[in-house]
Amino acid sequence: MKRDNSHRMYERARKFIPGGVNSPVRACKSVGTEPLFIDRAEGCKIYDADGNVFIDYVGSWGPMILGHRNPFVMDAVTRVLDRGSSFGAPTDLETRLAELIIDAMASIDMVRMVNSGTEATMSAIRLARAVTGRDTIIKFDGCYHGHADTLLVEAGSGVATLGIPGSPGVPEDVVKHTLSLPYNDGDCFKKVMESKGDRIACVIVEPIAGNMGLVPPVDGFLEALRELTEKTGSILIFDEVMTGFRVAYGGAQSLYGISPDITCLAKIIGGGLPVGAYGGRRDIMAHIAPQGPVYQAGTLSGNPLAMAAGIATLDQLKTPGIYDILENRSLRLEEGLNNVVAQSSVDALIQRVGSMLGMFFTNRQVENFNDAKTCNRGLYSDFYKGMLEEGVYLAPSQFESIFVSLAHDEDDIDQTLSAVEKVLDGMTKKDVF
Ligand code: KE4
Repeated sequence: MKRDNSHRMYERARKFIPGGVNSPVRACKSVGTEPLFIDRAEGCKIYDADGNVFIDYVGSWGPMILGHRNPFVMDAVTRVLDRGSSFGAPTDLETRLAELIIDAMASIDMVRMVNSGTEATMSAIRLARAVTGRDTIIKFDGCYHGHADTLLVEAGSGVATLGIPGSPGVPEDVVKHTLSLPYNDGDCFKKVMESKGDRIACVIVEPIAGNMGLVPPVDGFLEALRELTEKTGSILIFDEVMTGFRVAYGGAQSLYGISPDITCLAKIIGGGLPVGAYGGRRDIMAHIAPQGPVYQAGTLSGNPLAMAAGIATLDQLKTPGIYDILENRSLRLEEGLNNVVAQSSVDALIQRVGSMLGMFFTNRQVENFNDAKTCNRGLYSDFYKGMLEEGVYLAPSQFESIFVSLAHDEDDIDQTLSAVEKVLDGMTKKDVF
């Protein structure tokens, strides 16, 4: 595969940008290769600087559920752009996106727009601490909630990929208020809440974990979080940055019937432009400035272009039957992957919720971060590079998810499965363990 232009661009980028990228996981360090520089994208395809074309399952890490350059989204952004790009003053677009989010998620009465998932979770934590007057927070190993100091503890995604469970520069004083517990371990959670529950400001969780690979909640886990936060006066925060409008129009909370106190969103609600949001019960959100005393602000929060992209995206996702199409396409991929794996000599496990899938090179169920860390990352690296050669663009890390979009048609799925079969044939069981 020709990579001259990407290589040249990467060499130049590294002179001016740390690691040559603006987000660590894009550097492809964990799969031992250089990043491809992208020229353009259309539908489910992405085209790099050397003219190579790939079926894209990263989808900008989740936002591109409609596929790239969706005509309605492009048109909506262009129309707003004709009137300006940023005013630093309220626009009706912000209220329209807020209404769409509130209509979609019954747990949300009010919502505040920010510019990233990190800002959303960081602000939600501050709000929970202010409302409860408590400092200690609980997160779960392998869950990633962005790079705010207080959350960079046993995080997943790029932090796990780079093997930096914390990070230099995060003071011990900050993270001493952060407890990280095993994901999907209701008993451990109950023990901690019995002893410390009255000091816990909030519990933040990815209701479906997508940053240690795709790990669904086991029966009773989310229910335990809801019951014990309720009982101890702690705030339950669902980080639906990845799952919001992804696994269902109402997010994971609608799928599992659990109503959190605060929900964090980003990715899909921005339709590919920078947006984050946090929202919840009116009595909680009323604490946020300027209505209340909890300060949070942002120059480009509610940016008109980003709002337009988000509105256009959610308007389409409201179309009846659209999640059935996503489900059918994703099921086709899951079943096809299982068939190909079963016929290969490589041990691999597929896990899926809706259009989010995980492929783990292991022969055991993956229910938590320790399970995920036992996967054979060398094999994943070989698989990633092999799939790239076959024209399929996966996340450059075992600790990420595969995203199916509405632009992936059955031919794309079948082409992907043929590529998987060919690549797995080149990998042998003896390499796995
Ligand atoms: P951002 O600050 O990157 O917009 O969102 C942080 C975040 C928060 N919560 C969840 C559940 C997330 O998945 C993320 C970000 N996801 C990663 C991909 N796993 C972003 C990719 C990257 O870091 O470049």
